[in-house]
Order: sequence, then C-alpha cells, then structure tokens
Amino acid sequence: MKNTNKRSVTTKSVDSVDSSRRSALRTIGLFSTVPFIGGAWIGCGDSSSTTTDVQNITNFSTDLVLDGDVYTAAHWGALKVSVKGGKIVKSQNAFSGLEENPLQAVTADLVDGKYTNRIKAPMVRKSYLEKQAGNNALRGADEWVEVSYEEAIKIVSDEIKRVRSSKGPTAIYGGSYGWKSSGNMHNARTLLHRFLNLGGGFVGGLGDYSTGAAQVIMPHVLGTLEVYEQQTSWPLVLEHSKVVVIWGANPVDTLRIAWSSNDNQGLEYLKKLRDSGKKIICIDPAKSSTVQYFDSKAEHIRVVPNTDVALMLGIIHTMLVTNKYDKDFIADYTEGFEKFQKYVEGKTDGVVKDAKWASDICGVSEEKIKELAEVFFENRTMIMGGWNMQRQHHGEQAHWMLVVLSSMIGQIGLPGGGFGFSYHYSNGGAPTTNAPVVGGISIGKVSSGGAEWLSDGSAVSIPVARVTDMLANPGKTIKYNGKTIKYPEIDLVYWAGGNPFVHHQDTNALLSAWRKPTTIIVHDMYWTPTAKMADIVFPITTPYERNDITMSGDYSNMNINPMKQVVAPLEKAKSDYQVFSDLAEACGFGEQYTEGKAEMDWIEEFYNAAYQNAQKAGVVMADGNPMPDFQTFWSANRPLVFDATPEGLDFVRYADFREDPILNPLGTPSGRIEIYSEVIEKMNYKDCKAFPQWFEPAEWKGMKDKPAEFALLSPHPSLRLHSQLANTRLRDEYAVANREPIWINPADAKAKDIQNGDLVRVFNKRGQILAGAVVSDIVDEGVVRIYEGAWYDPSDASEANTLCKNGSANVLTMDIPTSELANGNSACTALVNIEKYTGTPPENTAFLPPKGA
Ligand SMILES: Nc1nc2c(c(=O)[nH]1)N[C@H]1C(S)=C(S)[C@@H](COP(=O)(O)OP(=O)(O)OC[C@H]3O[C@@H](n4cnc5c(=O)[nH]c(N)nc54)[C@H](O)[C@@H]3O)O[C@H]1N2
Ligand SMILES: Nc1nc2c(c(=O)[nH]1)N[C@H]1C(S)=C(S)[C@@H](COP(=O)(O)OP(=O)(O)OC[C@H]3O[C@@H](n4cnc5c(=O)[nH]c(N)nc54)[C@H](O)[C@@H]3O)O[C@H]1N2
Ligand SMILES: [Mo]
Repeated sequence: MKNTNKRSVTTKSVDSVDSSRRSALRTIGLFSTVPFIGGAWIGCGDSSSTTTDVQNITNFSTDLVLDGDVYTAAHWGALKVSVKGGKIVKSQNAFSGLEENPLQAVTADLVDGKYTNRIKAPMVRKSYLEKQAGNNALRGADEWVEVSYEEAIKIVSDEIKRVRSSKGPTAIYGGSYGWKSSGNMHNARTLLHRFLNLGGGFVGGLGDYSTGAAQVIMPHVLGTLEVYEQQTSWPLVLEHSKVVVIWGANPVDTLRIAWSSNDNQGLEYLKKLRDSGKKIICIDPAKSSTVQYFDSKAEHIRVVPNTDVALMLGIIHTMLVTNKYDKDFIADYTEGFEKFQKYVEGKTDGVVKDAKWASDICGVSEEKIKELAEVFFENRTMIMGGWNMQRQHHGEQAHWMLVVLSSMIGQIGLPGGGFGFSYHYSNGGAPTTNAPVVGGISIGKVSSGGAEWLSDGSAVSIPVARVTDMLANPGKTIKYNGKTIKYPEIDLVYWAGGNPFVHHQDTNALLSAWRKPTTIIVHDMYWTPTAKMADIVFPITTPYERNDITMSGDYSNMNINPMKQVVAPLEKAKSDYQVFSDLAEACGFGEQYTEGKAEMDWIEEFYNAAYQNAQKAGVVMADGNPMPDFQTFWSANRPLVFDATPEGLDFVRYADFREDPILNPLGTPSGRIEIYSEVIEKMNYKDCKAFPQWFEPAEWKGMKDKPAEFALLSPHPSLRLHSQLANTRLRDEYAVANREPIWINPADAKAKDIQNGDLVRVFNKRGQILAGAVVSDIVDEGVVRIYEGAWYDPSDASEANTLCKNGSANVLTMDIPTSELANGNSACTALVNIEKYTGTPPENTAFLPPKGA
C-alpha cells in the first residue's frame, strides 16, 4: 500500500467563521480564569488580591464572542459551539461530514441545564466546619455551608500544613484518578499533583482502571504496555485483513471519546470496515451497539461472561491437534511454548483443554470453536481486543492468552494480521500525522519521566484500584509486580477531576473506608456523588468557561485545537489552576507553582514549543501552509489540520521484530514473546503463574453454589463518558422510570414477573440499587447489563447497605484485585439478584444539590 490511500480529512473544512457576527465583550468573569501572580497575596484573609487584570498579562485578544461560533474541544471531539446573546445555543463537530457523535451536541447542558447541578460557591460541610467530634460519620448526610473563597483557601491551606507537619507527605492521598476534561493547561489531576509535589510530596496512584491488569502483564510478555501503542494502520487493515475479530470490544460506543480529544477517525474506519465485505466476528456476551451496527454483516458469538480464556484455550487446543498453527513463528519469535503446550494437553493437571472442555465453560459450541481455529489460521486475521475482559478477576490472563493465540496464528508483524489492543480506544490505528506534539502543564520540579498515568511524582504510590483497601487497612502490605507495598495511613484525601464514588468497586466498602481520614477535599463543576461525600468543595469552571489548548487524536495527532472560552464563567467558579495557585501562595510556594505565568502564557508557551519544532522540521499542514504563529492561530479560532505521513499510513505493528528478531528484539528478558515468563514464575504468585491459564473467577455464571443468580455486565456507557454527561439531556434518552436502565433477558423477566419499564431492585451481599427494566435479548438468560457511570445516590449515606436510588453498578461489584501481579480492578466480575420493586419509589436525588447548597 503506497500512500494512495490518503484519508479524507484534507477534504473536510472547518466551517468558516463569520467574524462580522462576532462582538467583543470583556467580562469580569474572565478575571477568574487568571491566576494570582506573586506579590500582593499576603495571607489567607486578604480578599483583595486573588485576581489580576487580564490586560496586563496578555497581549492578544481573549475577548468573548457574544454572538457567533467559538471553537473548542472535549474528550468527544473538536467542537464548534454557537453562541447567541452570550448563551450556548448549538454545539457540533468542528468538522462537517463525519459520523454522528451524540456526545458532541450537549455542551449547553454542561454549563447550565435541567440536570446540570453546578457547585455554585466554595462550601464546607457543617459539622466539619464546626469541628464537631466524629463529624466524619456524617459525610454524605450532612448539611453544607457556603464560605468565602478566601476562607476556603485558608481552611484548606492550614489543614494541609497541619497534616504535612504532623504526619508527613504519606498522610495525603492525591491519587485523584479520573478523566477530568480535555486541555493541556487545565489538567485537573496534574495541577493537583503539581501542587502536592511542589508542596512536599503525597501518596499517588499507580496504573489506571482502564487497563489495570493488561498494562502490567504486557511488559512481561511483549516488553511494552501494548494497550497504549499505535496499531497497524487502519488503511492496511482494510487492504489486507480477510477476517476482523472484535473480541470483547464495543468500538461503536467507545470510539466516541479519546483521552486528549477525539479525532473521530475510528468511527469512519468502522464504517469502511462494515462496507468492506470482510468476515467480521464479534465475540461478546451482549448484543452491543457494535454488534447492532454491523448487524447482518458480522457474526455475533455470545460467550459466557468472564470465560474468554477458556474459549481461547479451546481454539488453541484445536490448532494443536489439527496441526494447524505456525510452528516457525512459535520457534523463531516466542519463548517457552512447550511448557504451555503441556498445560493445554492436560499433562500438568490432568485436564485436557479441548474444544469440549472449553465449550462447557464458555457456552460457545464445540463446532464453532473448531471452526474459529480453522478460520483464524487459514485467513489473514486481525484480532481487535477490547479491555473489559481484563477488568475482571484474573484479568491478566485474557490478553496474555490472546497474544499466545495470535502467535500460533503466526501473523504478528504482517500487514492486517496479528492483534491490536487499541483499535477500540482513542482511535488507535488512525495513521500518525506530521504534527508537532503540543506539551502541557507538568507536575513541577520532580521529573518522573514516562506517562502521566504511570508515574505521578508521588512519594509513595498504590495501585489505583486498591484505594479502599489502603484507606481501610493502614500498615498492611500487599504484593505488586514483584515488589511489596506497605499502605500508609491517610489523613487527608484530595480529589480533582475524578469521581471515585462512581468509578470504584463496592461502593459500600469505599463509603466505610472513606470515613477514616480527617479531611476530604474535592474540586468539581457539579455536585457529583464524590463532591457530596467531601468536607470541602471548590466550584470549578467548565472547559467552556476558560481558555486552553489540546491536540486531537491520541495516536494520529491530527489536530491542534484552540479551546477558546465560550461563555462567561459562573460567578464564583474558578479554574483548578486558580485555586491551586492561590493555595500554593498561601502555603509559601506560589511563585514556584505559577512560574509567574497566567493561563494564556502557558497556552502560548505550549504552542510556541510545538511551533518551533515544526519550523525546524519544515512541517507543512494539510492545507499546504506552515503552522501559523500563536497570535494568528489563536485569533483564527479554528483547529489546525495535519495529514498522515507515508510512514504513518504504512505502519505495521511489530514489522521490525518480524523482519529481524535478533536486531530488533522485544523489551522482554528473552527479547521474544514470552509465552512462559521466568520473571513471573519467580514471583511465585498464587493467582498469576508463569504462563497464561484458566483460573475460575471468584464469581461467575457457571460456578457451583452461586452466591447470586445473574452475571452482571457493567461496560462503558453509549451516551456518557463514565459519569460525565449523565447530567445532560442525553439522560432522557436512556433513563427508565427515572433510573439507570438494567437490561434483562425476556425469559428471566418473565420468571421474575418484571415488565419493560418496571422498577427493579438489584442486590447482592455487597449492596442494593434501583434500576429501570429494559426487557431485551441484548443479554442472554442469566446475564444482566448496567452501564458503569450512573451517579451514586444513597438513600441515607449514614446507614449501612443503603439503597442507591439512581442505579450505580459499582454498589454491586467486587473490590478484589485481579491478582497479586497487577492489582487491577475486577469491576466486571460480579453476580447479582433482581426482583421487581413493589414499594413506593423513593425520589431520585442524584442530580439535586445536597442540603444547604
Ligand atoms: N463497574 C465498572 N466500573 C468502572 C469501569 C467498568 O468498566 N465497570 N471502568 C473503569 C474505568 S476504565 C474508568 S477510566 C473509570 C472512570 O472513572 P472517572 O475517570 O472518575 O470518571 P469520570 O466520570 O470521567 O469522572 C471525571 C470527573 O471529573 C470532573 N471534571 C471534569 N473536568 C474537570 C475539571 O476541569 N476540573 C475538575 N476539578 N473536575 C473536572 C467531572 O465532572 C467528573 O466528576 O471508571 C472505572 N469504573
Ligand atoms: N462512549 C464512551 N466511550 C468510552 C468510555 C465511556 O465511558 N463512554 N470510556 C473510555 C474508557 S476510559 C475506556 S477504559 C474504554 C473501555 O473500553 P472497553 O473496556 O473495551 O469497553 P467496555 O464497554 O467495558 O467493554 C467492551 C465490550 O466488552 C463486552 N464484555 C463484557 N464482558 C465480557 C466478557 O467477559 N467477554 C467478552 N468477550 N466481552 C465482554 C461488553 O459487553 C462490551 O460490549 O472506553 C473508552 N470509551
Ligand atoms: Mo478507562
């Protein structure tokens, strides 16, 4: 494929902006996005000097558009937002002619709408403010009291000083896991880490919830994280693959967002795949949006939840006995196959992992398993693996086993063959362009190197999903990837840009552990469940109330987007940067925190570094022009577009390794794909061994003596990003009986006397929630589905096992580690019961402010 397959992006144009319809307004609201710069701040009681006139700092226009279009960006893509009379009236993709993405249309609601529920002022929980003994027990059930911004800064800075001086940095948990908003400057989590890092250290979080298991096992197997790497380019997949397997992924939904900002290319390629006539196979327990999208153009294989490893073993065994696998690839590129083979053949444990054995566990017929072995081996096959199957108990095994299966197919490193673990996420496979990378705010002087997710400059770090365990069990030691970690004793928790009362497993266990620290501080735009569980909250500006910059396309680097302020901020809301700048000042390191720079100074600096690199390299944009200087870029109010390079279009993952494994070895101890890992063998873990294998999960549909009846799927929502966007009109499209929907198979609904639209109580030994029934064969008998991300809404947070009135799946999920190796979360391993709810329905208060607010 030689560069003829250029993407269509160059033909798209940013809708032209009618500058005559723009009128300028310099609002006082703008001031709140300008950080305090040195000097005048003399103490926590001084209210006169937290802001500085923007005109003194910037030399270009940051005027607000009152009537006209403003370009910005969000996780869901580059946006064109139309404003009338200073209010948002429309929001759409900045580029025309792309696949529809409904998340892009609701920007107005995020600022102000039916469910928006903004935090309007700094607030403190009443009994905390009054320093009542044992006030922690009232978290989530107390009244709130408004305080002035200056008072809030004083309370927080004094408290941080107290904890630091009496207990040291390891008493502050700043892991603050979360998806925050797009933007290289207003990066909530990094801004918090910068504040805690420059202030003397903190306890951080290792890894993430997305790929907690895979990102720890993959370096042992392949020498890289693998889950966050560029994939063989989509044009090559479309040209060369004969079979595309979408294994436990739902790209039609999950490609609606990206970590930086969505370039929307994945959905375009999926459309091309659908129309390609290739054999498409979806392996998923549910008839996901993707299965529905491909409809008759794909084969849907329903697997029993949590049993993919068994299915893979059945395919592998079939390949062995039919002698249809690539022995040369195994010999040349992998390590330790023979030992694994003994396990498959039952020589180590007396259990032959043949198609019959696999079928009994995974529910896929023996014939189908044998057919898959044949189809995969005989055709150029690309396996696109999603991540849900590693967000499960023993999640390390699934991706490891998929790599072994791909090795036996023998097409790794060939165009259109092998596996890819990022096609469903952030548009992996969208060819990389020549754009220079725009940097962002950093954690400050301690340079940690590597990805923000993986090293946060913290003093001690715990695997992110061990947060409840850490809070509940100070001093406990756990094993982690060959090391031991001793939990510190946490006295203060600081969260900015995440929502643990929605994202973390076993909410009731978290609720009880959360009562231990003396102080909990949360920054958010909205009264989220986590904000309601705090002691002190700061009201934060939405991304549409401040200026920023982001690229879109985590792998393509396709655009550089100005994120221009769209509307004046809510009166008392401030950016995270402003709050942390003022806190740093109050703690004596304001100058170090801001380096004397305001919002626009940073944005200009990030842009200029990229601009200079582009100039040096002679980069030309898609329209043939060089990159504009910053002033031109900013006032032009539109994204820059870059074109894929020939190398980007022709990229084949692992092509170099395939060409010469000696010259281009992998970063594993053997330099080859480790089917057997001596490193892991030496760790001697009970739940992750030297080669991938089937372990029975703690709870699953086929287990003996099931503690509850139904397997719970809790995948990612179509019309939200986790909990984000739940408070928009999109909710009207999915809520049932004003609750989060639960999908129930018709046979199960009949047996439980549940009708479509009924209120259902979903429960197990960990908790109980209300949900609205959708009776549908989207799920099999014995399986139910509730999307993660519904806002937790406890009936009475001070009561044990309180009912969640809105339907948050994590009230029901298990807070156990995937294994001693990765300690990832096991969110998608859980059994639940269902029954028709017959009581008087309690009011859903998820989107209402708490008492006093
Ligand atoms: N059962 C189950 N649970 C899961 C999963 C699952 O599959 N099943 N998936 C897991 C995964 S992969 C993930 S990534 C997590 C996601 O968990 P989170 O990342 O915590 O989810 P979000 O809803 O994106 O939370 C972001 C929060 O930041 C706030 N925010 C946005 N912008 C800003 C800002 O500029 N400043 C501040 N201060 N706040 C801001 C938003 O309002 C929101 O409250 O959930 C995990 N939980
Ligand atoms: N619209 C939208 N897009 C998102 C997100 C979002 O919240 N909303 N979140 C983003 C984030 S942070 C992440 S980490 C990714 C998550 O990406 P993934 O982890 O891949 O997404 P999930 O939705 O959890 O699961 C994908 C599919 O796996 C299926 N599945 C569940 N259990 C099993 C099983 O045991 N076996 C098999 N074979 N399949 C199973 C589900 O039914 C679902 O269709 O998505 C990203 N994209
Ligand atoms: Mo994630």
